[in-house]
Amino acid sequence: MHMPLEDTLGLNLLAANQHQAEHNREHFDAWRLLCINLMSSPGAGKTSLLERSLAALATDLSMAVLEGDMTTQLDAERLEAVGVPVVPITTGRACHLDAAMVSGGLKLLRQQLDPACLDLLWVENVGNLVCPAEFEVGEHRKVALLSVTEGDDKPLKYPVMFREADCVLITKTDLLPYLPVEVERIEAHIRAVNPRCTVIRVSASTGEGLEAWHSWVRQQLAQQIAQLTPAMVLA
Ligand SMILES: Nc1nc2c(ncn2[C@@H]2O[C@H](COP(=O)(O)OP(=O)(O)OP(=O)(O)O)[C@@H](O)[C@H]2O)c(=O)[nH]1
Ligand SMILES: [Mg+2]
Repeated sequence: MHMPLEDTLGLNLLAANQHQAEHNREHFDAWRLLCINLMSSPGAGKTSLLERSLAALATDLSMAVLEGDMTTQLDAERLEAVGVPVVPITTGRACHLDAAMVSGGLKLLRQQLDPACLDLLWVENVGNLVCPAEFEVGEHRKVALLSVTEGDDKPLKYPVMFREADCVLITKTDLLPYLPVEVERIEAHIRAVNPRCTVIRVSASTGEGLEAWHSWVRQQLAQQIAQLTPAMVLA
């Protein structure tokens, strides 16, 4: 079968990315940490959620953040203020992080600390509802955020990210009383494209749902560590 050149290039690009992502994951496993990739459209609340979650989980977990942004370090500065190590990754024109960029971020992180002392490595992806879902970075879990202000049709219109997600957070639920949107419909549309994911309603403003979200994170960490084999840790 003859494939158009641009399709072949696209496949090669994704295969090279996948290879690097697997390499990143080998490092994560050797360091015995859980890596979570947070993805959403711009402004759905990734950084606001992290501000709350880092502060709450830091009581007993050691964490760092790789912070993807196209041009600024504004989010990295917000998260640094919480007192957690943050490495900004500026992507320039790219609308997503890829595995090579994350590998570069890891090199910088290793200049600050030994990642083997971490329990959790957060990746905040570039705000975009399409591209980040196409590029694995080696993460163990994908979490998609969808704010209630975006409308209930987004899981159906942009299914890839929601289909791939292990957990979908419906964010900004404090705004529901002011919007012509039904949270049940948002949830039904998420379930229509991905029946197996966990769905949690949260508000970074009021704190609603954060306990359930943090329990989910702790559960994933425990599962991830439990399934490591000595060969993976010594790799
Ligand atoms: N009402 C309300 N506003 C929120 C909530 N979470 C975030 N916001 C607001 O939404 C805006 C965007 O939040 P961010 O946390 O910067 O969103 P983000 O997903 O990190 O944005 P990008 O990194 O630019 O994609 C800010 O003005 C926040 O104050 C929430 O739970 N409720
Ligand atoms: Mg952000």
